[in-house]
Amino acid sequence: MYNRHGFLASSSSFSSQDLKWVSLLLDHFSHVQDLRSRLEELVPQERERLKEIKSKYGKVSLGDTTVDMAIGGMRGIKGMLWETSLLDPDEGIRFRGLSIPECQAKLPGAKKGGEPLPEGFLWLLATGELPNKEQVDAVTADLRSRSKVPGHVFDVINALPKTAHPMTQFTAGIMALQTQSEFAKAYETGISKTKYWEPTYEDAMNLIARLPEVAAFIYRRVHKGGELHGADPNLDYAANFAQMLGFKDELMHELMRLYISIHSDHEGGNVSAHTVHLVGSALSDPYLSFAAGINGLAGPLHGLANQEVLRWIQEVVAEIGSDVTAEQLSEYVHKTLKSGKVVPGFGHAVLRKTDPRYMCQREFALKHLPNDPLFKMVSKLFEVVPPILLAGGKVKNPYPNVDAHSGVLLQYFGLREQNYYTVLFGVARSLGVLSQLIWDRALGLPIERPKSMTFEYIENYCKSKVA
Ligand code: AMX
Repeated sequence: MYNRHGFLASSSSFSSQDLKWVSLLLDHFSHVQDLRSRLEELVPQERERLKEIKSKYGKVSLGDTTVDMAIGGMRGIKGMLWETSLLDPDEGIRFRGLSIPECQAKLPGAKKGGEPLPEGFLWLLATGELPNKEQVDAVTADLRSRSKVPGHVFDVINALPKTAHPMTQFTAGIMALQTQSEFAKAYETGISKTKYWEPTYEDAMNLIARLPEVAAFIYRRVHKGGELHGADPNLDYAANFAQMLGFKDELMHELMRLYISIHSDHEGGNVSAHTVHLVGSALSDPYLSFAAGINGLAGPLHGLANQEVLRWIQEVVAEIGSDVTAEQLSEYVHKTLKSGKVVPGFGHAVLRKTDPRYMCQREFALKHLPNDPLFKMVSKLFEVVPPILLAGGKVKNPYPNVDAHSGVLLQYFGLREQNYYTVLFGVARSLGVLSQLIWDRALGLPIERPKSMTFEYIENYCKSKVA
């Protein structure tokens, strides 16, 4: 059961008496408003917890690994610790034990509007606790104070042709920010392992704070002739990002809060999250690790799918119109599949039901843009595509994922340049993967090194087993 200190409540290694005691102790600390100070309190507790898990359960098997799993993208292999979120195939994502509707109900929102602030998600992801309004405001102020981007970052981006994909420009910008790494500096001058998490925290927070300006610069450069919109120090993280992109509509600010929050984390096995974790395990600093993850997010089977979805929907509209019957749409879907392409925005490696991130975007659309023709098209696809994919017999999850909906919302508010969408996803993803990276270093997780095999090894091993 989740409580305000869900990471403790979910631990079976604590007796109820222990829990009561630790909960009381934590309540004593609840006045702490600064995220770093709160983490300082939590790090020793979580280190103890890891020690206990290793000594009590270190030799417990988590299941078999089959040849299918090894050559099938490691599906289902339980091989990584990831604290910030957990994905249930049927229920979808839970951030530190909380579902998306629970987060929407419990995390503080903006003055106007009901969506939770991403800063609250950041506190939740990093600490496992629900923040109060003061703590969320403190994160907003902290991020604002860290947000200055050094000039050479823009020079690096400007050295690329404007036609370079926005994700290429984004990665280049993140790599240019790496000159600021506190972790790299501390490692070079010599730092104890027990303190790795501290410069990691500083890098993570600086990076999260600076990504919106880098991302907005790329958008304005590529799509708006380079005319920039300055930051507004009175706005929260997401609204200010929207403002720098050039959007003043408060409803767009609200959408950006929702967008960043729901894209922030999706447990550890997805390509971008796993890459950040893997590269970080070599003690590459958070900038290097995050840039690597962003390159993974740029793949069409992962984050780039949100760009592909809108492009595909626009092709549908251009070819058969927006006022179409289910039969016409079904014919088009079959045509896409026959040409050997995937239907973007549908399917998932882990989920087996409709993605709750899709559903909450659908609810947003039903509330704010129910008559938008592209939203109607997305709704029709929701009905038409799953039975077709199911009938094909090989797709494990025929239902829509997060990317099936995001583009349609963004285009409604005027952000129509699809090739930019994955950059937004990248900004959002920083909250989860960098929170986890802080814990990777705080817990002293080792360098990753799973075992690989050759065909010959697999054949010989299997022959010896069945002989
Ligand atoms: N359209 C057509 N075929 C699909 C499909 C789709 N939407 N989803 C899966 N398939 C196919 C696979 O390509 C695979 O075919 P193959 O056996 O010929 O290689 C087969 O069905 C079995 O795949 P699976 O086990 O169901 O999925 P997976 O774990 O291998 O892949 C995913 C998952 C998301 C890559 C896949 O569903 C897909 O390509 N979807 C479309 C792209 C997309 O929306 N990606 C975004 C995912 C969310 C995210 O990361 N942002």
